[in-house]
Amino acid sequence: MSDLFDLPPVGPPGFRYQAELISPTEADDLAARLDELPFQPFLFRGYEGRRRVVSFGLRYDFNGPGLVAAETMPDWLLPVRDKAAAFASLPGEAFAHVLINEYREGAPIGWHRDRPVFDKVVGVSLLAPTIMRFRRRVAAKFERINAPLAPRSAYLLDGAARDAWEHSLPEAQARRISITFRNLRS
Ligand SMILES: O=C(O)CCC(=O)C(=O)O
Repeated sequence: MSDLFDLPPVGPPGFRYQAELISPTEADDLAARLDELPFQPFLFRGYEGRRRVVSFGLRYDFNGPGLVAAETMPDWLLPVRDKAAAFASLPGEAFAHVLINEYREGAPIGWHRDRPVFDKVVGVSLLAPTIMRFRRRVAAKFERINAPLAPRSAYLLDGAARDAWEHSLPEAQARRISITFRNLRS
């Protein structure tokens, strides 16, 4: 008999989920590479967040100019970028920006929508599982949806899930890393 919890997570319209986008070996290789990166605290208008981040291609500076150039994406990120892009039905090069988030135990990400300069978002999850929480205001209340994210899975935020709903993650129970790719709105 099928178990309700074996079903793929359901999110708002425009959210899509792919279990096991990358293999256990790919995940281990990526995790080893990511450990070498110079993660820096996430800075937002003078505040320091608990997650740490690294960007390639382009970087969004919340404390000044917005979108700025960043270091070229390293070659070892290209296979996962291409898989993420195929999942979003985009060519790999469309993902001009990658933001890698590291959440150590206790680090959350607050309610937000992605900056309007970006279009679709694909996030690839590594290490600990988490729950992506969605909310949107309906009259005086919030409508809410929770979508569990397993390690090695990918999610797509597009359409209403990206533009009309906010998302957040609870404080991490254990270290988690997300590799989030974005294309630019044309
Ligand atoms: O870690 C995640 O999967 C969510 C990342 C996110 O919401 C963001 O980078 O804006």
